Order: sequence, then structure tokens, then C-alpha cells
Amino acid sequence: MPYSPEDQQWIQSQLRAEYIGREIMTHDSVESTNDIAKQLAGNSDKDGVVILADSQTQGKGRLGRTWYSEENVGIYLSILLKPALAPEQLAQLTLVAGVVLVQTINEFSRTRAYLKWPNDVLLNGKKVAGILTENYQENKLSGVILGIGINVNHARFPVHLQYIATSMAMENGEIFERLPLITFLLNHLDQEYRTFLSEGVSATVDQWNQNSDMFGKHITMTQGTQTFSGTAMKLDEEGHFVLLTDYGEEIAFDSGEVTLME
Ligand code: BT5
Repeated sequence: MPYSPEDQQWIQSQLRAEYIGREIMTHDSVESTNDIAKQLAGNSDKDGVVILADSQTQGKGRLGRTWYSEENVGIYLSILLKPALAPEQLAQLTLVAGVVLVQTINEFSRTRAYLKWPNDVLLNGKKVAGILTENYQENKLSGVILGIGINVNHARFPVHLQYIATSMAMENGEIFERLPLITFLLNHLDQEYRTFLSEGVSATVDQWNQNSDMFGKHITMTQGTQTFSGTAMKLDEEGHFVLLTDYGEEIAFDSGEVTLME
């Protein structure tokens, strides 16, 4: 079911947010909630607005990839944030969102979710949620769009995703209500985001390290045309991903794609 006006009111009534979620806009089907948030970027009073859709016809992943966004069963939302962040902080904001996202899923799921760097949440090794952070810059205006997709009640996935994607329902054998997940997510994101702006990323990094099960595992890291293999060590204080290569060299990455080898 698409979100009703009552659903929107209920979400709004549950939000304690000072910043994120001061305003919620719900839609049935859209191309991409990130794109709608971008269209609002010119309005100075839309800082912290949340765009929530029941389905997306052109949901976006990173690097031109697509996000499968079936109706009724998922959460697809984007948040418009106005303070301009340096590119370094943009990657850190993905970590902030990741920590809150994994905590939200674990609040409701009996099967424990873990973070996979840089922007995935996994349940039993399959992707249950993803984050897309985009910078925008237009007519001297700049800011960030934070997009979050969660597979909540999907019963199955298209063939091309069936071995890599899962839903909270598939891993727990039960159906979850979307609205409490949404309000938990937004309330906690508001808190973490404000802490991040005032105190920096260090508390987030600690939480991130505690909520990932990649460390100590053998991985390959692909960045552009280069591939490195070695052991995943941790996120360092700035949130860079530290790899100990098979040749004994430590390299810190600020972007890249990780493939688990075991
Ligand atoms: C992401 O990209 O994981 C970012 C996903 C962000 C989606 C949200 S939904 C609300 C907002 N509006 C948007 O338009 N987007 C955001 P990436 O790491 O590039 O992963 C994309 C890859 O994950 C695809 O190439 C598929 O292999 C896989 N995939 C696609 N749909 C999936 C799904 N629903 N669940 C799990 N994996 C999926």
C-alpha cells in the first residue's frame, strides 16, 4: 500500500527531529527520491526535508547502477541537507548514515545485520540496504542528498539479484511494519548527524568498526582500474578503510569496491 495521509501524519507526529525530518513528503511512485530532493535544493526552507516513496521506477545506486525498488515492500527515502560539506566529509556522512541504518535494522531484526564498506548493510551476507550520497552544486547553492533504500518485506528478488540481495522478512521469517522503522531511522539520524557536525566523525568510526564483520577477512579492493588484495583491518580515525596488503603494506582508502574472498 502506498503511504496514506494518515501514515504521513503518524510519521510526522513521532519525529523528535530538530533538523532531519522537520518536513516529510510522501509519494506513491517516483523515478528517484534523490532526484526529487535535488529539485527542492533551491528552496532555502527545505533543509532537512525527507522525500519518501512507496516505489521507484529509476532508483539509483552508485556509479550509474540501479536500485531495485518494488512497491509496498521497501523503504526508499532521501534527505536534503544544506550545509555544504567538503568531499572528505561527504564520505564520512555515508558512514554516519551506515551506522544509524545498521542500528535501525538491528533494533527490529532478530538476525544481526552488519556493515560492509562503504555503503552496504548485509543480513546473512546478502545486501539488505544501501546508501547513496550525492553532492549537488547549482547556481552557487550546494548541499548533500542522502538516499537510503531498505529491503523490508520483499518475498523474492529478480534473478539478477537473487544471490546478492535479501530482505528483513526473508531472513527473519516475519513481516515488518515500515512506519516504525522509518521514524526510528530518522530520529536517530538527526541525533547522529548533529553530533557529526559538532564533534566530527570519531564516534561514528568507533560504532562503524563495532558493527562490521569484515575486519580480519581476506578481501580485494578495487579502485578505478587498480585492484589490491589483502586483509581488511579497520576504519581509521578519519573513516578511511585500512587494508593490509598481501605484500605487508598498509593502505588507507577513501573510496573503492570491496569483494570478500572468504
Ligand atoms: C547502493 O548503490 O547501494 C545505493 C542504494 C541507494 C538506494 C536509495 S533508495 C532511495 C534513494 N533514491 C535513489 O534513487 N537511490 C537511493 P550500490 O552500492 O552502487 O549498489 C547497487 C547494486 O546493488 C546494484 O548494481 C545491484 O547489484 C544491487 N542491488 C540493486 N538493487 C538492490 C536491492 N534492492 N537490494 C539489494 N541489492 C540491490
